[in-house]
Amino acid sequence: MPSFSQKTYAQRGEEHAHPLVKALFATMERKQSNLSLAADVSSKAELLALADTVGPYICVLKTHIDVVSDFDADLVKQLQALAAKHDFLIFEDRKFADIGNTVKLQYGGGIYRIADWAHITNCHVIPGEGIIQGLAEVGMPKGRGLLLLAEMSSAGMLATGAYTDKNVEMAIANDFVIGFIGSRRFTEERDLITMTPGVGLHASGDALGQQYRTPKKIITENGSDIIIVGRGIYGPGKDAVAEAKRYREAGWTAYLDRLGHK
Ligand code: 6AU
Repeated sequence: MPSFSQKTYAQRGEEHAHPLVKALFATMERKQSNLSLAADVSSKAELLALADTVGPYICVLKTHIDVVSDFDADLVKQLQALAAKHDFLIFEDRKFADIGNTVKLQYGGGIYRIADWAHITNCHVIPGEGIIQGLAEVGMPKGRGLLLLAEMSSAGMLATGAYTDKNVEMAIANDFVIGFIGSRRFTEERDLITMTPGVGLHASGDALGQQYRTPKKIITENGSDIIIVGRGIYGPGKDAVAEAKRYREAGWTAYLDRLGHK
């Protein structure tokens, strides 16, 4: 049996049981993109402008909806329209971390009603498996998917060793989990995707502990599936479209190299 990292995204999509993952792999193949944009901007206008201009080059738009100072229901409507127009999925990077009952309320309700529009969200498993069960009660009926934060990209992060292994165990055991945030492929037991933040072609880090590695390291060598890039695309003085094209190309080339299509 070849490792999942040796298979094409198309093949993995065909073989996958989860409709959301099937859709994700199909989008990646159609757009030849394993790039996710981390759109960490603080206004509705900036977020919509980024999603519209960079949308054609990405498979997933990652949001931190709670940093948008003028959030309203219309923002969500427009993001959904852009997701349909440009063929990408939406990932709200909420990093839930409370007991099952509380995260159910946070995921399904409040101002943001995340489960209504985000195809993907993520959580820490520090509270134990109940957090996955709570989120699943809300997200499963809506066809959503969950990523576990098996590792983080920042200096001195504590998600290592036995904690990371527990994430992998819980992911394998829970159908609502579609993969991980982390730096590598974690298991061959089932096809769980890895999305990797802390990716940069130029910078090595920021002043607050972020650490960057290249698409080649993450995709070709480590067997991760999707690169998440934020400031490398829209940072000060950058042409976001030109950078998005560059990262899309770098991510896709790294994937083809992994498959041996040199
Ligand atoms: O490329 P950057 O450094 O501008 O942005 C990286 C993005 C940010 C972080 O909140 C997020 O990736 N992130 C995450 C995620 C995606 O969960 C985990 C992590 O360990 N490191 C990290 O940077 O939006």
